[in-house]
Amino acid sequence: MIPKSHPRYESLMTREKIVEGVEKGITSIQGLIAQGRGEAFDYLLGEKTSKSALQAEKVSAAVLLLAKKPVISVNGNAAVLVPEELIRLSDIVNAPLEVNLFHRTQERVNKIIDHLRSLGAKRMYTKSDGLIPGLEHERAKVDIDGIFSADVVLVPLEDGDRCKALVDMGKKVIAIDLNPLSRTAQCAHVTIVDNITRAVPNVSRAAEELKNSNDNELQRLVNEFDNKKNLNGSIEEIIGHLTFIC
Ligand code: PTJ
Repeated sequence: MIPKSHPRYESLMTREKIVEGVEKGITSIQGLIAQGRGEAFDYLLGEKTSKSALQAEKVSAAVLLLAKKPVISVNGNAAVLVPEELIRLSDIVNAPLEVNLFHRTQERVNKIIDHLRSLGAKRMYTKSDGLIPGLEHERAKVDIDGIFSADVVLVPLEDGDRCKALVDMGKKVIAIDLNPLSRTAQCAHVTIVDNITRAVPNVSRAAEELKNSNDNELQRLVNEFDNKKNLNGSIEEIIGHLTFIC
């Protein structure tokens, strides 16, 4: 039991969720390594949402609201860290969820679907009748009516190869990744360099604020956004934070 008074309570509780996810067969064992990598970058960011991340979160909300067929991809880490928050975002921006795994087993896919449904997820794509071109079989499987035909895909904690394959399919890709240097971060159209635990509620908040804006206003936000510049901003914020604490 971790006491609430522990200075690293939030971070340790997040770690516990991932461990529980592995024990329940929802999160992959590799998810533990991904979590460790994420923690290290979050530490460098001061474990808070940076200005650049907040801007990327706002633009992501605009992209999702403008989309004709948005889909939120859910993997084994996202499913245990922010299931309710993903369901809420899905409802706000009208983007169904689709379980899409890198280390794919049908058993784990089914467990995650059941887990999300038990928490109230209604609109989900659950078939695996499509393949993302250019990837090996198992990790390429998607729903033809879901990710395969989506115009916008939100991918939290995505692998670089798959992110590129989705971009190559002509989709607009929003990534959540604490590592601004990762291939995923570099190849997505909008990269949110923030912890998924903060990023998803922030995108939902922004979507609620922007919901009554007209398409021109939303499009202006998107057009003014430059992902490379925003990533550089995240890196500068990390450097600034390190300079501040050293
Ligand atoms: O459940 P599966 O089979 O789909 O597997 C999911 C993981 C995440 C294990 C898989 O996609 C994977 O191996 O991912 P990578 O290549 O390790 O990349 C994960 C990225 O997410 C890294 O750049 C991490 O820094 C970042 N990351 C980890 N935890 C978080 C995070 N980003 C945001 N929030 C986090 N909590």
